Amino acid sequence: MRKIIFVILVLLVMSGTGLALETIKLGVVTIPGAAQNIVAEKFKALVEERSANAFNVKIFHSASIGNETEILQQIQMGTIQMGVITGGPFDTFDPIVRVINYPFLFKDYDQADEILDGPLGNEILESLETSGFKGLCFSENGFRNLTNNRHAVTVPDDVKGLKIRVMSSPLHKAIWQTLGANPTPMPWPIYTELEQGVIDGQENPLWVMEVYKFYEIQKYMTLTRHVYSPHIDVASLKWFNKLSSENQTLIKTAMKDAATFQRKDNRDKDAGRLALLKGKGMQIVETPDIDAFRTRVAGLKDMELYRDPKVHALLIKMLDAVK
Ligand code: EAX
Repeated sequence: MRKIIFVILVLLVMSGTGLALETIKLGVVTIPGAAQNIVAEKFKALVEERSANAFNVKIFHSASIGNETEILQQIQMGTIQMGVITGGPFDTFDPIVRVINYPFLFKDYDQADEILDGPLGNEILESLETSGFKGLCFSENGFRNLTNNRHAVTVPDDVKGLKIRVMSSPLHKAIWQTLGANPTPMPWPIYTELEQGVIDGQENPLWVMEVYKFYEIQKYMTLTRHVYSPHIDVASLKWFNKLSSENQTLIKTAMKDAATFQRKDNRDKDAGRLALLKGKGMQIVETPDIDAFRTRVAGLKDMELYRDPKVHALLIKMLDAVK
C-alpha cells in the first residue's frame, strides 16, 4: 500500500513539474527589440522557468504567421494559443476595444495604469470572451505620435491632405479623417510604403521610430500623443479553459509580470529615444497645439463607432474616470 501511494505521489509530482511538455505558440507582428517582443520574451522566460519547462513558449515574430488580424483569427480558432496585439486591429473583433483607443483619453502613464489595471480595464478584458479570447492583461505600445515627410505639423490644419497610414481599425481611420488627413489602413510593417512615398506619414510611439529606423525616411515628427496604445495580451479562450486552474494562474501571472516589466522598460527609454531621433536629424515639434487637436476630435464619442450600448456606456464611464 505504501508503495502504491509512493508511486502515485511520484506521478503527481512529475505531472506538476511537467515532464509532459506543452508548446505555447505566441504570435507578434514586430521584430526583436520591439515593445511586443519584449513582452513576449519576458513571458516566455517566466513561464518556462516557473513551470520548470513544462511549458515551452515558441514566439512567432516579424509577422511570420500573419498580420495582427490574422494572428487574432488563429487564436480564435485555437491553432495558436497566444498573442501580444496592438489595440487598433482588435476593435473589429470587439468594438469595446475602441474605448481604450479613444483619442486623448489618458493624461499620462500613471492614469493609463490605474484605469487599465482596474475594474474598467477588466470590463474590456472580460468582454473579449464573447469573441473567443481570454484577455490576460495590457502591456504597452505607448503614446502615439505623428511623423510625416512633407512638413512640420503644429496645428490640426497642418494635417490637411496628408496621406497617413493607420492601423486596420475604423476608429483610427475616423480620427485622421476628422483631422483632415487622408488615412489609409494598412497592416504592419510599413517601411517600404513610407520609403517609396506611397504614404506621407504614419503614427506610432517613439520606440517604433528608433527600432524600425523611421528617422531614415521620415523628416518630421510631432509629439501629438493622440492615442495611448496598449497591447492586449491574449490567449485562445478554448485553450485557456482546458488548462488546470493552477496553470491558468501561472499563465496569467507570468503575463502580468511581463507586462509590468515591459511598461517600465518602455518608459525608461523614452527620453533617450527622443534625443536619439533628434540626433538622427528628425525635426520634432514637441509642443503642438494639443487643445486644438483634442477639440477637433471631440465629436467622435457620438459617432456610429460607439453606438453599441455596452461600448457607449463604458466610454462614458471611462471619460468620467479620467477627468
Ligand atoms: O507596434 O501597427 C501599428 O501601428 C503598431 O503600432 C505597430 O505594430 C508597432
